[in-house]
Amino acid sequence: MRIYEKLSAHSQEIRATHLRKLFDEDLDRFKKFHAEFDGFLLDYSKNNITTKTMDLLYELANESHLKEAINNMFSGQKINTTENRAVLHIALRNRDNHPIYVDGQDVMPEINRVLNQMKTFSDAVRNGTWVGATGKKITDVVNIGIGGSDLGPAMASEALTYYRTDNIRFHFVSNVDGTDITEHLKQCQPETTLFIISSKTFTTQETITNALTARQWLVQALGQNAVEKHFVAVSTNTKAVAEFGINPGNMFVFWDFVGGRYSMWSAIGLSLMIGIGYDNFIQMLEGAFAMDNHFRTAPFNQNLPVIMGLLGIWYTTYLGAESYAVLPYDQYLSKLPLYLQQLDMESNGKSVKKNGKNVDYKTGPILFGAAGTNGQHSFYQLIHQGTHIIPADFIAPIYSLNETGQQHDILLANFIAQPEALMKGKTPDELRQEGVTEDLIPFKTFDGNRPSNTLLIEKITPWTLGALIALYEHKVFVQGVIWNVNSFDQFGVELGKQLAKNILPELFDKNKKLKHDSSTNALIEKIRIKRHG
Ligand code: G6Q
Repeated sequence: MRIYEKLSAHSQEIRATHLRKLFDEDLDRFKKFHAEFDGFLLDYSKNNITTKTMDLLYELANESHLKEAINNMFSGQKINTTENRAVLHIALRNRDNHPIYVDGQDVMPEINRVLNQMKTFSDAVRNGTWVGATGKKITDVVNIGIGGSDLGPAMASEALTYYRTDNIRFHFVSNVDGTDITEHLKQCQPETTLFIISSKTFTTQETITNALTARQWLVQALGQNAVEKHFVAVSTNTKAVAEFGINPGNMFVFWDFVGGRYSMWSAIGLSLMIGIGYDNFIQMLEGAFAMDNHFRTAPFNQNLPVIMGLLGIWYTTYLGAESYAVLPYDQYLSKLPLYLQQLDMESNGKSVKKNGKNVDYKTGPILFGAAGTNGQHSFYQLIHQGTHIIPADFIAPIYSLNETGQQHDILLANFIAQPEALMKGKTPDELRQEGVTEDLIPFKTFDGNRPSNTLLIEKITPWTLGALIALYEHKVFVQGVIWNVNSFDQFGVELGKQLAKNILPELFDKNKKLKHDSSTNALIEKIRIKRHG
């Protein structure tokens, strides 16, 4: 029997087995199903698995040549086959600086050069030696970028607020909705504001439009010559940066082997480095590097990204789960679900295999989440009693950075109680013992048997954040390898960039003949009459 058939057959046995029973029958279940890495504890015992399940999943990983795929990524092979690119976000945090070659060239000297350039610049902004056109220190840094050029620094900047300088405020403008930039500019003064225009291609409509608005705002107040002191760019496109009017000396480059959603470790993290300082930024890279080494070398049955990746495959492909929740019990991680939504859904939201044929199985799940306990007061209802299986990752630090009153113990009590309740449920008998009347028993019954991972970390630090994000990056990688999809292209996103460009001129020109379907035509017509007569 092939491994897929073995897993399918086994999934029938597991569907018929309640997690509560598995715990009752095996008092050592936690011992068998947990893994540790440098202060991280992954408890995966509350999943619908047995030892046989995990053995079969490891067999699946081996048959999918996972080990070889990991080595290919780390050694700079062009594993992004549709774009013929290497995938080397891992080189950005290659802290022992061993050479990594792409087309026969070691990428490390260039990576280190930009890192030093970032250090010099961020130090100068932080200590006030970099001043605006009128000689004043920078008080506001505005990152203008979208998608991968926004979500990483925005998430990490929020996550590491505790480590950020108090002297500078940080803003992230992404949406092309004018409200976004307008509301941020209201909080800034031209003389003391620094704009970081972050765009890998430097052609993204949203970013360039917002950057033009920012430039106009600045030039109106301080004149054209001020641009040099108030605008820097992060991009792979030197020509377009120069055309925009940003001094190439104020440009921080990265490379096509860094995918947008994997770019927070590169100069895309410049705003973050200004916030937390060079040393903390390096700590974040160190944490990611430690996770990279763990991923590359730990046996699969102790390897956190491999275990989490395989469990996701198990639910999506074999147990019919459509979605997946990430539930961080730490306010600083409130943007993590948003960040992971892009990482996971843009990477594995694919239905074509690497050989160009359609898949005949389910791939990447729908990811959502919110910081605990807020989610408990909204969508958890559906996780507990709805008709979907929603595997969830519960994440929390043992120590809070803000140990005020009883809050953190209460937070942790919730963090522990939820997975337990999801696993166990509540039976009609238990309800009767509590005195619940018969008419309410169906409504108050919880089936339980709902799976979750619990990920416990010591504390939110730059190091642990780096390791945590790298863990999820590699989890997504494992799944891409097994589903046999290219996790590193994003033609769906690029389609979006094209479509709007075609419609834009039609919104202005009432004589332009519309050739869309009747719905699209009617909408364009309505809007153009209202807005442009
Ligand atoms: C990321 C995606 C996408 C990208 C944005 C911004 O992996 O490709 O989110 O980051 O579309 O692109 P630019 O950085 O080129 O502006």
